[in-house]
Amino acid sequence: MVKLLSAGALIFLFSAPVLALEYEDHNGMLMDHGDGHLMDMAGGMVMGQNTSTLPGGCDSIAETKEITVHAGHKYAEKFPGRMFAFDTQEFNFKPCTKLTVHFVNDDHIRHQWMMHGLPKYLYPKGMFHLEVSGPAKISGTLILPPGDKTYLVHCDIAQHMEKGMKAQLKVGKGDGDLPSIPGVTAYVVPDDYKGSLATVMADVEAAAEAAAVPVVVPPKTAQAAQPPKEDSVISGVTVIGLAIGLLLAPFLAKKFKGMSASEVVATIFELVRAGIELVIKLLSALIKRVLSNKNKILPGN
Ligand SMILES: [Cu+2]
Repeated sequence: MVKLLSAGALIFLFSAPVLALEYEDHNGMLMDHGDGHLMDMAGGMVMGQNTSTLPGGCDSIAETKEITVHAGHKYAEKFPGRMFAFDTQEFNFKPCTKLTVHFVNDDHIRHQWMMHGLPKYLYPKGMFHLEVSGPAKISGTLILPPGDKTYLVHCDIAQHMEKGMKAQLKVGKGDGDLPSIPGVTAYVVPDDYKGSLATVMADVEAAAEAAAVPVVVPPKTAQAAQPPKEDSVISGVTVIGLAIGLLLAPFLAKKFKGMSASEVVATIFELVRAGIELVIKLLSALIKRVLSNKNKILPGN
């Protein structure tokens, strides 16, 4: 088995350089759905496409620009603690630029290049948005508004922005910087690398020891310390049993009214079965809880 696995690994290693990443090009497959919304059956999407309508305040197109932006895990490697990134974190264009973005997704998952804050009379929901499952390419065009403004560009797939896929696009001089742009501005929530794995584990062990104080009793004294055997006829368990019986009696009497003996026995079995099921359910829920809590132990400091 090990031999088989290592042979497989070798074949994979040697074939890796031959298997260059193949990008699916979505630009020939897109269908125009109107209002600048283009989609294809393979999951490519362009929203807010605008190739000809000048935004209010633009007398003409100032410049025509084309950029290629890559998105992927590998671009986050230079940013400690980040998981995804674009290959460029900051863009700058003149107001009223006609901008074509060629978006290349290098990962085998879905990414977006989504720009926010655009005028809503021209861009639905104020967005220009390219999206594709990679590895793939997709392109779209928009005309940037006039004025100095900083626009947020990000991937809106859950947690991708928080994990680093965030950039800013300044039109003109922009109007400030956005926070948590990898390599550009400070993180709103800075990463904390103070604790090494060794110190974290030591803290966890100390906490676990404090929580479970073991009571070690030598075997001889243990026997001596044991309470004398319950020899009273009415033990505590008997009292509890009687109490439950008394409480249940009226309920059972009602239930069994008008039943034959066999029906009564069947009903009792049914009740016992339901009781056992309930206990098993409660126990499994408890076990699940305990197991899931185990993974949530965090360093105390
Ligand atoms: Cu993404």
